[in-house]
Amino acid sequence: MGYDTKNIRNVVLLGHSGCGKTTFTETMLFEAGAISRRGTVEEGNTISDFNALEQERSNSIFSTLMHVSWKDSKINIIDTPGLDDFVGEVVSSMKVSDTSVMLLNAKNGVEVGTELIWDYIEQFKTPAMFVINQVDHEKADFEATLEQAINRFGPKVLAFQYPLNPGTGFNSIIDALRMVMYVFPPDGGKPEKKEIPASERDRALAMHNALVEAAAEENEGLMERFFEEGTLSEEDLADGLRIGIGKQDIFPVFCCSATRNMGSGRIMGFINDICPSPTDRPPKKLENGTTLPCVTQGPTTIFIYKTIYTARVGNVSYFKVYSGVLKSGDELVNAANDGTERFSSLFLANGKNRDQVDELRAGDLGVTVKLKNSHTNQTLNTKGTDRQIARIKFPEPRLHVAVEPPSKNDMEKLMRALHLIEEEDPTLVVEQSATLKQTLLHAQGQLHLDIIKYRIEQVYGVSMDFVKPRIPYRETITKEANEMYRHKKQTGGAGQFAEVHMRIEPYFEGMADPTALSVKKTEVDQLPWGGKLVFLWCIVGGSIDAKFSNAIKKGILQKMEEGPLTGSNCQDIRVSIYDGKMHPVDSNDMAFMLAATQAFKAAFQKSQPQILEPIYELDILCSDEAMGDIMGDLQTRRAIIMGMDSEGHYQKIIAKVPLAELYQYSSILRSLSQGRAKFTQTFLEYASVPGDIQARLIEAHKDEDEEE
Ligand SMILES: Nc1nc2c(ncn2[C@@H]2O[C@H](COP(=O)(O)OP(=O)(O)O)[C@@H](O)[C@H]2O)c(=O)[nH]1
Ligand SMILES: [Mg+2]
Repeated sequence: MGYDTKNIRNVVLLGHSGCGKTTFTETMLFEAGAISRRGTVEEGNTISDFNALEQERSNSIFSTLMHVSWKDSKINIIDTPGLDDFVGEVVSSMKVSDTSVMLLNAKNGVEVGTELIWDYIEQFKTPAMFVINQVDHEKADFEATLEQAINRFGPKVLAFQYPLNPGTGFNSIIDALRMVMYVFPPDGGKPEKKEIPASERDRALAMHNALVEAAAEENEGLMERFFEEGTLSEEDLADGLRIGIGKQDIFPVFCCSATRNMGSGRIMGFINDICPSPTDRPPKKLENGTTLPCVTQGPTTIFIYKTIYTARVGNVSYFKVYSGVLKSGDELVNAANDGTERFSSLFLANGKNRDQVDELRAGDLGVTVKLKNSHTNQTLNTKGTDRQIARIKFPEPRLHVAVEPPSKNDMEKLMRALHLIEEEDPTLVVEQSATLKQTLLHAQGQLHLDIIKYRIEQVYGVSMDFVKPRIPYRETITKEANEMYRHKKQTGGAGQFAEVHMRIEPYFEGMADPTALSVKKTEVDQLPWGGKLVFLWCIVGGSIDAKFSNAIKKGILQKMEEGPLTGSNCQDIRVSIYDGKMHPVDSNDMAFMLAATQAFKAAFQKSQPQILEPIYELDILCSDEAMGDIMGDLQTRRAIIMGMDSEGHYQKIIAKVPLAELYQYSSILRSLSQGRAKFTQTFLEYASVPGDIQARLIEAHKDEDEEE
C-alpha cells in the first residue's frame, strides 16, 4: 500500500550554496532512522550528494529526492543545489513540492542565493518556512539573520524559535509555539523538554502571542474565540497556522545546527503537524486552463519533473503522481506524443538507493526507469484521459557559446550527446545555426557549461571545446551605384558569355520606381535571414532574354548570402537589371549567374556599403551597491542607457548594447555584483557599426579568406 495523500509532505530544501541543505538532509535521514550513520559533504559520503562530481566538489549540483517516515507522515525531501547556474534543478523541484524550506546560514544572514530563490517562492506561491542553520558556529548571529530576513521578505516572516545560547556552546532552543525549551545532549539527537527559564519567559511569551495573533487573523471564527478568551486552544492555533502558511501569510522561522544534529526532529514534527499535504494545496493548473485536484479516485495522472540518463540503467525518471494511483505494471499514455509507457517498476528514492514499491498514490513522489520516450515536463495519463499539467517555465539561458568537437569526425557523436543532454536538462538549448555555421549552446552559466562538458565526456565518451560564437552581422548599402560585368570564357570547345548591367540601391518600404528605367517585372524576395531583395527586370529591346532573369537573380542571391565585405548576409537592396548582352551559342544560365554575382559584388563596393550589427535590449536587476560598477562597465561596451528605475529591492537598468559586446556577460555581471544581479537580453534591431569597427571586421575577413 502506498502512503495516503493526506500523510504525504513534499518539501524542497532551498538556500544559498553552503548554508547546509545537504548536511541538514543527512541529519533528517539519520534522525528518522533512514540511515544509521551520518555522512558529511567533506568526506563526500552523504546520501544526497551521491554523484561523483558533487563528491569531488563537495557541493550539490543536482536535485536529489529522498524520503523519511516521521510520526504519521512520509516526508519527501528534495535537496537542491544553491548555485544559480543550477536554478533549473531548483525550479523543477519547487514545482512538485508543497512546502519550501529555505535555509539561512546564521553566520552570513540573507545571501544572494536566498534572494534569487525567494523570487521563485513568490512566483510559485509555495508555502514556505525558514530554518536558520549553523547556530552552533562561533560566528553565528541568529538575531541579525532573523532581522535581515524580516527586512528583506517582510513582516510575514515570524520567529517560532530562537537559540538560547548560539555559538560554539549551543545546545538549547526556546520554542515559542510549544512554549518549551529543548536541551540537547552533547552529540545531538533527541532533546530533553524543559521549562523555559524565567529570564527568557517574557521574550518567549511575546513571541508566542505574536503567533497566536497571526493565527487568529486567518479566520473569523478563530478571531472571535481569540477575543473572547484572549488566546487560542492548541488545536485552533494549529488550524490558524495551517491556513496562514498555506496562504503564504505566515513564514515560520526555526533554528538548528545540522552538523550537531540539534533541532531537525522538531522541524520534521512541525512539517508533519502543520505543513500542507498535497490535498491542502489548490488544485493544479492544466495547460488547457482547467484544474486538477489531488485525489486518489479516478484516472491516474503523473508529471515527470526530472530525468537523468545513467550508463547503467538508462533513463531514470522522477515524477509526481498528481491524481489517482499508479501501480507497478500500469500503462500510461504520454500526453505530449501519445506514446504508451509501461511502468514495470516503481521506486521510492533515497539518493541513489531505490526501494521498489507496488504503488504510489496521488501527491507522492517516485522514480521509475527505462521509459522509452518520455522526458522532463511531460504528463502521462491513464489511457483515455487527456490532461497536461502546466509545464515548468525554466529560466531563459544567459550564457551563449559555440562548441566544436576536438576532431571533425566526432561531430555527429557530439551532436547526439548534446541532444540527449538537452532532453534531460531543459535549461540548456542547443542550436545549429545555419547563418553562423556553428553549433551554439545557450546555458545558465560557465559552471553549467563545465558540468555539461564533464557529463558528455563521462557518459557519452566525446568531448568539446568552447569557442566564441560568431556575430550574425548583416551587410547593406547606403547609396545608389551602377555596374556592368562581362563574363567571357573561351576554352577549347563551347565558350561562355554573359554581360549584365545593374543598378543597386538601398531598399526601403514605399520607394519610387528607379528613374529613367522601365520596369517590366518586379520580384520581392523575403530573405531567410530577414530583410528583402527587390529584383526589377528593366530590359528593353531584348538585350538579355527574359529566360535568364532567374539565373541572374540566383547569382545575386548567392552573393547576398555571403556578402562582399565580411561574408555576412546582405539585406534590403533593390537591384534593377537594365542592360546586357548575350551570345546565341555561348550564353547560358551559368554564365549569367556568374556575371550577375560579379556585377553585384562590384556595385556593392561602390555604394558605400555598411555593416550592421545586432543590438540587444539588456534588462539588468542589481543591488544598490553594484549599480555604479555595472554602469561603468556598460560604458565600455558601447551601451546606450535607456532607463533606470528601482524595482522592489533591486535597481533596474535598461540598456541597448551590441551583441558583440555581450560575450560572457553573465559571468562578467556576476563578478561585478558578487552575484547580486541578474539580466535578460532580447533582440531589438540591427544598427550600423562604427567606421573603425567596420574597417576592422573587413580586415579580419580578408585574413580569414587568405587562411582558407
Ligand atoms: N558549524 C556548522 N557547519 C555546518 C552546519 N551545516 C552545514 N555546515 C557546513 O557547511 C558546509 C556546507 O554544507 P552543505 O550541507 O554542503 O551546504 P549546502 O550547499 O547548502 O548543501 C559544510 O562544510 C558543512 O559541514 C551547521 O549546522 N553548523
Ligand atoms: Mg548541497
